[in-house]
Amino acid sequence: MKLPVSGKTLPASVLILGSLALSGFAAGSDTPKTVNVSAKRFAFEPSQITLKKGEPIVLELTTEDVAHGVKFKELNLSARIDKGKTAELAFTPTQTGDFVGHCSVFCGSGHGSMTLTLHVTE
Ligand SMILES: [Cu+2]
Repeated sequence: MKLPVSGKTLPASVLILGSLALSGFAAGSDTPKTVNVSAKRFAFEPSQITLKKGEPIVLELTTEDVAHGVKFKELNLSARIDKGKTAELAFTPTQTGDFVGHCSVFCGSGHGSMTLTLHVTE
């Protein structure tokens, strides 16, 4: 019968496991919260998101029909959402309040009213 792990490789495996455990621990506290947002003519789903000031967030944006975009002028954030791709918008809110993002890629008659609102709370 063969042993799956020889005496020589065992210490290395233990080291790898040890570092995985460490990085896992770090990820637990630093991994940003992810919110999936789906865009389609002429709305974002969800259309409102509540965030906490100081907590990192990643918006993962996809589109169900044509290309869209989102732009938060006050936060200096924008992303283009192309069909078949996921656009990531990673940031940490530094001020409380309501921030309205507008679709930034013309998508038709309702484009002007296509918004995504972020409520940032203390
Ligand atoms: Cu649009």
